[in-house]
Amino acid sequence: MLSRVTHYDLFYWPGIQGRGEFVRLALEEAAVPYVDVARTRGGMAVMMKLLRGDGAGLAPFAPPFLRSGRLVIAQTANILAYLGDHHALVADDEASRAGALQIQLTIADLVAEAHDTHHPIDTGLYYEDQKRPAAQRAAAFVRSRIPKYLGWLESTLERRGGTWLLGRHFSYADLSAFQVVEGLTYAFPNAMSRLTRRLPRLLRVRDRVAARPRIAAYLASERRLPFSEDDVFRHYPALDAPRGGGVKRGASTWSGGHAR
Ligand SMILES: N[C@@H](CCC(=O)N[C@@H](CS)C(=O)NCC(=O)O)C(=O)O
Repeated sequence: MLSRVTHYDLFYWPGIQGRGEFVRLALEEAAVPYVDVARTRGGMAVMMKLLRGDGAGLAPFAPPFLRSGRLVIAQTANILAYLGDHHALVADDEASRAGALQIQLTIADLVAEAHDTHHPIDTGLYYEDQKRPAAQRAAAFVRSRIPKYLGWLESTLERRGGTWLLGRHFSYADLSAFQVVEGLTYAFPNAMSRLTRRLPRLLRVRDRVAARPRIAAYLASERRLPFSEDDVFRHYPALDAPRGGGVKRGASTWSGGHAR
């Protein structure tokens, strides 16, 4: 159902891309005006008020969330499914809509695991307070989880035989694939460079998304903040060994096996 909505308020922590970036990319691609409220003067207070449950309807558990009139929608994948339906960011058939959401939820799982590499024990502590478990967690993430998740996206592209994750039709899932590949490349450049040859289709999607005119304009704008070590994708050299942390042939979970 296409929307008559002409404006959204996006709520997300200021100063970082975070999970809000998945929503920003969709809003930018849809070319629908939005305000990144917490980046505006007084905006944080408005966001905190909604988080406390002072708005109409359900209080969000955490940012990002989106407001359209009186409607407040939280959970990144849920927001994207909503924007997909209302702004033609997914084909209008049941299989495409369910497929895009399935991919988005899988990417959300991957983002959560990426976060846990630098915060494996306690999100309330600094990375510096949990460096040793972080190194152990990151080694497993690099060895088996990145290859399994990105391998799944690659084989999805291969099976659909098309330009995009859902085949011929572009969707918000492609935007999110772009973002997760960019984030992982920032955080784990060594690990990602070892995988490059195994992800030709996914990297082409990354490049195609970056070249879409509205996305290219967004990426060149001041609205696109740089990655940083306050964000969900963080580059700590200790978590991204130059060699030895790659996927062992024959012991990989690459082709859909389960991680131990
Ligand atoms: N599953 C949620 C996760 C939301 C989330 O973890 N947001 C982070 C920032 S990226 C946050 O503010 N978390 C606060 C908390 O978990 O207490 C989503 O995908 O939107």
